[in-house]
Amino acid sequence: MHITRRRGWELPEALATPEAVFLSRRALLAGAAGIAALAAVPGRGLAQRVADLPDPTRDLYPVRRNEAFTLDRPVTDEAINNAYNNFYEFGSSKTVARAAQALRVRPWTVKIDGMVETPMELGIDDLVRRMPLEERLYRHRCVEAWSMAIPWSGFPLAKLVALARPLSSATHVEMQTFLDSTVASGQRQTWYPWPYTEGLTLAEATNDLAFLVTGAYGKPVSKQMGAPLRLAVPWKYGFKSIKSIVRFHFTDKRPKSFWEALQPAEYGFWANVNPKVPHPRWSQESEEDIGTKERRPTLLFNGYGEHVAHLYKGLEKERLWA
Ligand SMILES: Nc1nc2c(c(=O)[nH]1)N[C@H]1C(S)=C(S)[C@@H](COP(=O)(O)O)O[C@H]1N2
Ligand SMILES: [Mo]
Repeated sequence: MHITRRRGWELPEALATPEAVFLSRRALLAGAAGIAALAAVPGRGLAQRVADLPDPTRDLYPVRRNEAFTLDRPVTDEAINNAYNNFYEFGSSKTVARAAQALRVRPWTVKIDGMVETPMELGIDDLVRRMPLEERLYRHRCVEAWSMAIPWSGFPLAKLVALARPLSSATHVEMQTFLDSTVASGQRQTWYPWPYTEGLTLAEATNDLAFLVTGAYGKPVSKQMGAPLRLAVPWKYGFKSIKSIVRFHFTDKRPKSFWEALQPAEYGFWANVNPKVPHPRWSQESEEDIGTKERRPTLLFNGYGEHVAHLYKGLEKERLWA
């Protein structure tokens, strides 16, 4: 093997290739010490060393809060939120946080394809640094009748749609989670329709409330919450808010989501929150706040009707709820 000596501020050669454009200059400066330290650890592959680097976007946080989004309940304690997660890739219980640490979130490439002017692939750090980051306090209502409130950081999905420049014939965006059963043991359960897939109409995707999450609690988002890129569509049941996204595919067909493919009688495409429409197996009238443990009444559109109710005018014959 060929050994090169390098000073601390120099990058290992492989990190400077186009494949690794994810290391922006600022992050590179911030991470140089870490790279030097990791380069000194013998017997570990480059991919693992890259994965162990400090998050190259950490310097961006905390971001300015957009005060337009206010809560009617306390923000869920960060530790509680990070210990109670739904992430089937890492198991079907709510205690998947430890298993999710196996996910490598750098390098991470986001593909934009399908009915767009120019298909592209972007490194996550390139994407994040191009986007106007802000913090928003959002409610989250899982279809299983629990809820939380989170200070997300990120940018409107509409900004990514604008970057993608969909063809006028495109009507929907389909999103997909990574596929790697070597790190995600849940993906070895072949009866599930992996990769996790979700979709929105373009009218929904360009509504200001549809948010792409890159951070939470004033720092890069944790792996169990869906690092490095996760959706937040808070007027819909939680399963629509897909985690760890690698692909945005623009199409003229309604995408079939993971849960719909598994259980179409229980989970549909629209999945808007409505306390008056029960799940086939339980009521949706109320929810348990995982932070305070209190039960509270569930709100139509999870309280976001003023932002999104107009999207569903004329669609009343559709199965809009769950
Ligand atoms: N890839 C992927 N995304 C996912 C899920 C999942 O299992 N895999 N679960 C969904 C469901 S049902 C909910 S309620 C939320 C949970 O997000 P949280 O763990 O941050 O609370 O993630 C959603 N996104
Ligand atoms: Mo959920």
